[in-house]
Amino acid sequence: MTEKKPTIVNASPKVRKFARELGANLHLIDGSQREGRVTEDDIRLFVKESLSKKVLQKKEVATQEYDHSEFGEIDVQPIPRIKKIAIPHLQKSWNKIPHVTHHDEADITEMEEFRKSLKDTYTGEKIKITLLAFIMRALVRALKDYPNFNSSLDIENNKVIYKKYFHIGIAVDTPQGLMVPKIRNVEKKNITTLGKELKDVSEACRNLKVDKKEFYGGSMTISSLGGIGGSFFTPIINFPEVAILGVGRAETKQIYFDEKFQKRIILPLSLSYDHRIIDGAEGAKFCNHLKDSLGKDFAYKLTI
Ligand code: CAO
Repeated sequence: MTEKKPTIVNASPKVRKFARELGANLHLIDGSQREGRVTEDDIRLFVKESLSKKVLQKKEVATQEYDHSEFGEIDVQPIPRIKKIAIPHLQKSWNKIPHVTHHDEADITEMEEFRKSLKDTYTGEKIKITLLAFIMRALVRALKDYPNFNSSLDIENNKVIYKKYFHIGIAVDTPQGLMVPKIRNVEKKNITTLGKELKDVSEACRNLKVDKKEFYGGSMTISSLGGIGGSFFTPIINFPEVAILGVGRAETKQIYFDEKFQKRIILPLSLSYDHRIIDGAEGAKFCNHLKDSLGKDFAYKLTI
C-alpha cells in the first residue's frame, strides 16, 4: 500500500478526524461512495486489511523458524563479526547476479614439474612458490583477451565499466571467517613476488591486520580449495565483479595424452560468471585460455 493517489481526498471533516485518530492515510484509501467519497466504513476496512496483511507477513517469517530446543539440547552463539559483514554481501551477489558455473580441467603436469624443481640461484635450496601465483598470472592473461571478465555492470545507467587494471582477489580462509583481499597489478609482478605477496596478505588477514581498503576494487577473484580438498564447486561471484574462478585439488590421473595413456596432473576449475554480460560460449573460451596458459607450454606464456 505504498502507491500515492491524487492529493485531493473526498471526505467529510468528521471522517478525516476518524482517519487521523486511527493513523490511517486517507490518500491510500479507496472511497466507496459517489466520486470516491471516503466513509468511516472505508477506513475501518482499510485498517482491518492493513493489519491482517502485517500479521500474514509476520507469520511468513515465523513459519521459517521453530524453537530448536524442542528437539534437544542447543547452544546459541552470536554470528561471528566477519560472517555478519559477509551475509548481506553474499545475499546481494546471489540474488542479483544470474550465475552460471562452467567446470573444466587443466593439465598442469609440466608446470608442476617446473614448480617443484625451483631452486634458489645462490643457495641452491629448494624454493616453494604456491600454485596460485601461476594461476594468477594465467588469469590476467585471460582477462586481457576477454575484457568482459574484467568489468562491472552499472545497470541503472545501462553501462559496462571496463577496468584497465588487474587486481586479483584471493579468498582467504581465516578463523574469523572468509576474507577477500586484493593482489594489485598482478600483470607487473613475477611469480616469486606474487607468491610472497599472497603469503603476506593471507597472514595479515588471519591476524586481522589488513586494511579495509584492500577488500575493494578487484578485477576478478580466485577461490582455491586446493589445499583443503574437493574438485568442483560453485563459487559465488564477489559483487560488483562479474566472475570468480574456483580451484579444486589437483590429482594425478591416467589420461590419454600424446596418443597414449599417461599419468598426468589434472587441476579442476570452476568458473562462475554473470550471465548478463558473459555468454556461455565466452565462458568456455575463457576456460580454454586458462588451460592453455597453465598447460604444456606454460613457460612461454607466464613470464617468470
Ligand atoms: N591442488 C593440490 N594441492 C594444492 C592445491 C591444489 N589446487 N593448492 C594448494 N595445494 C597444496 C599446496 O601445495 C600446499 O602443499 P605443500 O605444503 O605440500 O606445498 C598445501 O596444499 C597448502 O596450501 P595452502 O592452501 O595453504 O596455500 P595456497 O597458497 O594454495 O592458498 C590461500 C592460500 C590463502 C588461498 C589458502 O590458504 C586458503 O585460505 N584457502 C581457502 C580459500 C577458501 O576458503 N575458499 C572458499 C571461499 S568460498 O566459500
